[in-house]
Amino acid sequence: PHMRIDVVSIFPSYFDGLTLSLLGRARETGLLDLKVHDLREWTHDRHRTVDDTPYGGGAGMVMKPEPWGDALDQLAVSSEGQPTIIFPSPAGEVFTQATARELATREHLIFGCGRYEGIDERVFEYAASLGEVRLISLGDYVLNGGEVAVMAMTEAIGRLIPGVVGNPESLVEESHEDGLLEYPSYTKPSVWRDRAVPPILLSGNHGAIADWRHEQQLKRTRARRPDLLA
Ligand code: 6GU
Repeated sequence: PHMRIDVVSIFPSYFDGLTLSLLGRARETGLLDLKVHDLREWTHDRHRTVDDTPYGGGAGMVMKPEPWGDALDQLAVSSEGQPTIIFPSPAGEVFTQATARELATREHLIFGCGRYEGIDERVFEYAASLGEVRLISLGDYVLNGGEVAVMAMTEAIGRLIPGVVGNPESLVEESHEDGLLEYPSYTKPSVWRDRAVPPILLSGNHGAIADWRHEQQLKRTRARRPDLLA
């Protein structure tokens, strides 16, 4: 089980954090081949230009198609099969745990991080000739660019690669894996600042504990995320 991920961005240092913790170890042990590329490596002019004014007018700048075309060509030809090409976009489908599970089964992901007002639309059409193209949003709010979204997606996907999370049982008991929010957790001391741990958790009755935790999941989900139950 080994996954290849290429990220293309004009701010590669955003991704320095992916050398840390679980994903950092997965890269060191070879479970995850994650490379971050500077889009400007595929420019040819003195100013390494990646953007230009929009046809038809309007505010802001649009990312030029040529560097993206060359970047995608180079990364896709070195692919063993067809890559899945993901463009983070607030105009895309919403990323969920189901999306993470689906993408964790792919052999090669390419993330193209847009900035400014977006990428020339022809890039998405062209990318579809190289692999499956997905436009994916983190949710209904606006970020300045795709970098932070790709950090989040890479972590959600990467931790599902077999072997990346040491104890795979910890994956199934999490929020969203069973469609419900996670139950509350407690550790020692059993009383802290006059607050006691729910006595059931100290009872040793594993059936009763499992039932209580499931009740807590339902109660929390009803209160905080009724949309998940509907
Ligand atoms: Cl994927 N990109 C940007 N720029 N903003 C977002 C987003 C993505 N998801 C939510 N907001």
